[in-house]
Amino acid sequence: MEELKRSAAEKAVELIENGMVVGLGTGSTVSYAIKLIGKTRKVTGVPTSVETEKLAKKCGIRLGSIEDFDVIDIDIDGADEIDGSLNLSKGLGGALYREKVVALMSKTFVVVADESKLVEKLCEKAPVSVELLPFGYRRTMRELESLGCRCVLREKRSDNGNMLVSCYFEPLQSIEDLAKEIKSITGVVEHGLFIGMASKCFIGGRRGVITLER
Ligand code: A5P
Repeated sequence: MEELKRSAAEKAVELIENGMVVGLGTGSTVSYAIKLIGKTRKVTGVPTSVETEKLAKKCGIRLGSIEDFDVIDIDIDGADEIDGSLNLSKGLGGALYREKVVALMSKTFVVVADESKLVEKLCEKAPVSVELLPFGYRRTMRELESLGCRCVLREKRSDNGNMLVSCYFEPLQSIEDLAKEIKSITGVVEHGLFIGMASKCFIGGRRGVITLER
């Protein structure tokens, strides 16, 4: 499994040129890309979590603050689930808000994953991760449950100091509508559904790396 993650990450790093501003995602797959960027490229990284910031510093990558840039050249990140239209579920690592902001600012958003992350429909294997403001979070959880999921509070807070929940939905609904409904609930900061955002996915499989493109 680690080899599959590493092979996908290596493909993504091929797209990175010296001098670029690069979004650095969070998770075990993208960590292979971060280590390789540190060894082979001179770029400015914009980390999506405290964990990634620490790793990038250790790898010798120069870091910039997100407030320094209007646009990021390329963002590389992992995913919890990927469907055939390159829609993603993200956030099991709790970094979904910063990951989404960095992805939205990027000209190219590249996803790296192993083949176990491919699904026919989102919500098949992973819950939808949602970040909530602490004030009134129990009410927000009830609102989420009224959309038809089981909502479980996680122990760990986000790097922004907010609550994180896992929402277990059935994979049958329209994912675009679900994303809009979740976002419209007062108290929701952001959700981990990344719809129509990825430009390219490198999927590490036993027979090599598959590229999915929009
Ligand atoms: C972090 O919050 C997540 O969005 C990760 O990008 C996602 O969970 C993938 O992580 P792995 O590469 O460790 O599976």
